[in-house]
Amino acid sequence: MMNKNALTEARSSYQPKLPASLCGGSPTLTAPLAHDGPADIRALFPSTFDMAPVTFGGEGSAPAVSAPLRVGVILSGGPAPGGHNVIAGLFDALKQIHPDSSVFGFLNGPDGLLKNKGVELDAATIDRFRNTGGFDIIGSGRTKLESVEDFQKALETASARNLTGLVVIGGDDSNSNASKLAEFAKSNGSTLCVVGVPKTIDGDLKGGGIETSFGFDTACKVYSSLIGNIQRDAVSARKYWHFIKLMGRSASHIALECALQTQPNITIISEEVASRSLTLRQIVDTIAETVAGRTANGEQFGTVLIPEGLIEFVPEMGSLISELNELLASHGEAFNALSSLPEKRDFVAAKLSSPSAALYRSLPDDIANQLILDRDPHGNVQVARIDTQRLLIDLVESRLKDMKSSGAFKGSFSPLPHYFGYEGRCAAPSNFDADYTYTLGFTAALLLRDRLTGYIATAGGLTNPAEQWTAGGIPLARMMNLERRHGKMVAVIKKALVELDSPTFLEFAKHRDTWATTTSYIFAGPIQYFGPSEVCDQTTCTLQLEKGA
Ligand code: FBP
Repeated sequence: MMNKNALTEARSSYQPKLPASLCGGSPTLTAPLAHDGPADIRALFPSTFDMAPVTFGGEGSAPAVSAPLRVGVILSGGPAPGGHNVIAGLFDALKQIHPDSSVFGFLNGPDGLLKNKGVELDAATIDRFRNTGGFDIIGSGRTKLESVEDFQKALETASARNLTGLVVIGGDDSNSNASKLAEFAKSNGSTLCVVGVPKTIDGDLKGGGIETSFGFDTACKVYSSLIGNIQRDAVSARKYWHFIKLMGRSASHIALECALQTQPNITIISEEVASRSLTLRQIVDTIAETVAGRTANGEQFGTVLIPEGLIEFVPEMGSLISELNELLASHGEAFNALSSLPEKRDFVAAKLSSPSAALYRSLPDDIANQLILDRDPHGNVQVARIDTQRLLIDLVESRLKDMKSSGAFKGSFSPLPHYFGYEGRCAAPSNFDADYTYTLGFTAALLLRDRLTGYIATAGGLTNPAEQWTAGGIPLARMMNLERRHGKMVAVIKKALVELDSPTFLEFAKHRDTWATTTSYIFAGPIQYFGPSEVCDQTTCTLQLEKGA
């Protein structure tokens, strides 16, 4: 039996649109080099800092390339829709540059590069994966390339494979490390060129010339479609409150975009919680009051969107988590020797500061357990695993009970928890993401052709039709800032959080009170791949508001 249905089959022949500046003509470099910027970062990147953004599509002719390019590619971190099209765009451009060029895919992320495990990607393989979701063409992984030994191993593999270039498709951390590898290679006399591509559904790799990371568009459309279906159910059954946690490890871009696409009753934005120093109690009170108000209006149903990273942004919870991280690290042995969960909970509560202990003891047992049991390989609490949607349900339920006894709430409350995350990460890319990723892959090939190492591929003007986009690259070192990580100052790309003065947040803030009291749901419907452009090629509300489109 064939493992493609009619849609997948039809979709695989979709030809992603490329900016006119990359088609046919003779792409050239247009931007000059620059010599400015912060001295501390510049000192860390002496070989790759003094470079300026480049744009392809000038008047001149493309440089002649006499030898084939041999390019390695890595998919790094969580999957995001469109990764396969980055590789397809890279492959097609490299073949145009020189028909004997080749693409070598390292298996399972950076680990494949370190262990020299990979496969040559031929045309038939690439064709099978065009316009599909997922990263399964070569797999992905979260191994970090960050130490000098890692960089040395990476260069050994590149030299053993005779690579001229390496493309790292990843988020902020992977691109920070791609920048360091580029610097290491150049300053150690290696000719390997390293180019990054901005990936992550979280939407937090943007700014300074990157308009959005790929995958954000599709993931938000998938989640909005599901939220719309739930809202249709809510308005039909009229008896459930849906608490929906949405992926996005840290920033709330996904929750904010989905709010604009679906107009739910309540959306929590973590960055606002942190900025206003809201307590868990205040968040819970707001939800409970909205529930009571809607119930009084005869609407005993609703939707609440909760960003996955919320917990860490609630100041008191943030303090509790860091105290727990320290405590479990320093008393690990004694903690592990305890056999029952109540004993473990009592053990940590006795060692926490009194505000953190009070907060910890007030949490439902299953959440208190998650906080001490689910830890990552570094021993830190796995915040993404915490069932925030259940925590809020428990706390709102108990608040409504109190309100009921004082007569402030009359009615019943039937909550249902949901978590949308993995449902959206590997969806087939929207038209936008299919075009954007193909363009990014194509552009990465041109950066490598022009031996521009330490750049991240970019496309601009993204609210315009794809044919009008610009394409080029930004020096990765120029995106760095210094942050304290594990007690040391390190150069990393800053995560772009939701800004409370951004047009996107302001648009949401303008409407949220109305959405809370009325039922103004938008039922987003499924992603449209075929049909009129005004339906199928819409970009996110975030991009449109940010670009004033
Ligand atoms: P990236 O930052 O690597 O793109 O991953 C994003 C993400 O999907 C987050 O939204 C989520 O918190 C995390 O990955 C889940 O991690 P894992 O893939 O390890 O389950």
